[in-house]
Parts: sequence; C-alpha cells; structure tokens
Amino acid sequence: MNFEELFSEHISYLQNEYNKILEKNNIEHLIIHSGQLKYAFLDDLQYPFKVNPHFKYFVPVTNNPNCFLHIRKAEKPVLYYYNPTDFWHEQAGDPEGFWVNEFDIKIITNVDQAKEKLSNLPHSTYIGEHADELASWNFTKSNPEEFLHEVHFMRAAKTEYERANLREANKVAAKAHLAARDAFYAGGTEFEINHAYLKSAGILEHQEPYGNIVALNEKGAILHYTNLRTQKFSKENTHSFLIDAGYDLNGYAADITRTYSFKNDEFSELVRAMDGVLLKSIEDFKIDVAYTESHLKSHTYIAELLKQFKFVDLDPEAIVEKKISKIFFPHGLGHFLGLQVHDVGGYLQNPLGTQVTPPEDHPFLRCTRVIQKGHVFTVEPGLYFIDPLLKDLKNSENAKYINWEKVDSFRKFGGIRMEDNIFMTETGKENFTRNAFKQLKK
Ligand SMILES: [Mn+2]
Repeated sequence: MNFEELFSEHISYLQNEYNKILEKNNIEHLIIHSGQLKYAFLDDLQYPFKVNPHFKYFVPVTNNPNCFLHIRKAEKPVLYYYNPTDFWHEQAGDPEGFWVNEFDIKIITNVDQAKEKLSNLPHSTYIGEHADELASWNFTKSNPEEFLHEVHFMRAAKTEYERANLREANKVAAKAHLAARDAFYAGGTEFEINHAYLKSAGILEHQEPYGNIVALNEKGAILHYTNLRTQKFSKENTHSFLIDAGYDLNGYAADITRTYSFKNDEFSELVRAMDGVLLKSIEDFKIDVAYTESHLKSHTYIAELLKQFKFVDLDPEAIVEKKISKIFFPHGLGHFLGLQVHDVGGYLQNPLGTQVTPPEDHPFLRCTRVIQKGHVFTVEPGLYFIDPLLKDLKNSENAKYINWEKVDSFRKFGGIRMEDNIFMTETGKENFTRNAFKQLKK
C-alpha cells in the first residue's frame, strides 16, 4: 500500500473512533486548532511553531498556524486551511500531498473567515491551546478532560499509516546517527558532530523532534545535555560519545540513542554489554504485561553489569534491593512514542482516565500501561556516572559496597544509553531502529 492508501485507512479509522467519542460526549462540532504563532516579549520575533498534536493526528501539516479542523459525526472533515497574502514571510503554501483528498478544504486568508463558520455552534468543543484568545467564538467546551482521555488512550495503538511514518523516520535518523558516529571518530567537536547529523538528516535544528543530545566524554552523564561545545579534544582526551537524536516525519518522531567508545577499552566492553541489556529488555515486553514490569527487570540487568564490571561488590539482587542500581540508572526504561516524543497515555489504564502512577521508588518512569498490540514505545536502559548522585551514594551507608577507584576512573566516560523504537505486533515485535541500522549496513 502506498502512503495515500495508508492515510485514507488511517482517516477512516479515526473517523469511526471519533464518531463514537463524539456520541458519548455529546459533541456535535469538534474544532481542532493547529495553533498560533508565539512572539517574544515586546518583540516581533517568533518562536518556532509547534503544532497541536490533536491536529496532526488528522492533518500531517506541522508548519501552518491558524488552521482549523471541523469534525462532525459521519461527515467528511472540513479543514480551514490558512494561506494568507503575506509578502514578509514564506507561507505553508497550497495544500498538496497524499492527504488532501480526505478533507473538504476551505482556504482562509484570515482567521475571521474561520470564526464566521465555527463560532456560536451548539454542543461545540474546542481542542487547542488558545481557548482564552478565542473566547468570543463561544465554544460550549474547551479541552474537556473526558474527551482528551479517550483520544490519549487510543493514541497508544498506532495505525499502519502511523507505523509507516515511524519506520521511515527511524531510517533517516539511523543514517544520520552513522554520520554523527563517523564525525566523532574523525575527531569532531560536539558542534561539528551535530552538524554532520543535521546535514545527513537534511533538517534544521528547529525541525528536530527534540533537541539533539550530543555529548562527548563526561557530558554523557547529563541526561538532557543540549549544549554543543566547540571544544576540541586531543585523541588522548577523547573517550566517549553519547548521541540521542531523532527525526520527524509527518509529525511522527523517531527517538534513538547510541553510545560509542573512542578506544578499544573496558568502556567499549561496557557499551557492548549495555547493548545486550537493551536487547534483553526488549525481549521482556509481552502483550498484556505492564511496562512497569520490564522496567523493574531491567534494574536486575544493570545490577548484573555493576557486579560483573566490579563497580559494586554485591550480588545483583542486593544491588537492586539496596537501591544502588538507581544511582547508575536513574531514569525510566522508556516511554510511548508517536506524535509526541514522550507520547501521551503512558499512565492511562482505560479511556475513562484511570491513571496508574509509577512505583514510588521509580518516579521518573513515564509508562505504567499494560502493553497491547499496536503500541509503539522506546526502550532505553542507561548506565551513568553522575557526580551529584555518586556524591549521595558516597555519603550513604551503601558506600562501603562500591569500588570507588573503579567508579572514579569511569567518570570521564559520562555514561551509556542505548535506545530502540519498538512496535508490538500481534505475534512479536518490530524493532524499527535495529532494522533501520541493519538495512544501512547492507
Ligand atoms: Mn527516549
């Protein structure tokens, strides 16, 4: 099937599901806003536009503010598409591409033209960020929770069209990852490595689904490090490279992390071992099993490495039980992935909005959901040498179990994270990321 056919199927599915949701919530007119441009305080400079994810669930246009999608039960959705006369700025242009046939498109050159059609409608619901600015449109409701829960719950299971986007986004990102890796081994700075990534992916920085993390040496220990140093390291002082970078295709995000050792040393063995932890963790995911279970299991794998590489002198069970593994692996195993990098619905247990928060000891876990077929999520175990956390450890009664000399000698490497994007099929899994890298090696 080509993209046009996949998209047509996607929209049919959404219309069917939304019909039920509209019915249930007594919504006659659903109005989804793409968004508005935001400006810096007392300035005419705009922030990069980030489209409403509810809008791009239907319309794969991510760069056009002031659009409105009007959805009614069993009717072809109407898209008010913004295309003003403006000689100052480049506009999104005429609507074109694989998606246009699914909508009744009406071009507007100013927002008032949409207001004329969409204000004062009975049983109307507005979904978007600007309910206050649009108060005079008199929507019955804005962003009602019961509607959001329904959609956020269903969004976890991806249609074939969505999977195709995520699969293709992984291919572009994997290729760019290899370009970044080559730039690292060629002695590039963080700034230069990032450029190699962007050049390969063919994107500008604001088109990334999230700020690239490009970390050399000890900066790998900063989980969300986005500073890009221009500092050049000698070969002697180049140790490691952690890159967490994705790609956005039609509003769907790839989210991939890899770590490399500059030399053939014990750190490179640890990187390989962490790749093994990632693969084992992926294996743990099963239909009808909560994400939380795989997260908890991954702590045992990390603990095994902490013992095997002689960082901690305890059995793996004791390392987990004494909460030492959390010092080295302080974040969650992963999260849902889709229209948002940390996609919604990770804690929802049903469309009514029942939430399960993560276990008390694991507050940063972003997904507690029972995994079902169609779900797409990341798996990203990590092992880091984080100064402030190690300081706490040193001041705790667990300090005596730690081989500090060994730990200290690894601080210069920062840390390791390996991250793949996984789709649960009926019978198993598709690893978008591994498959993408494998294809490139052929
Ligand atoms: Mn991630």
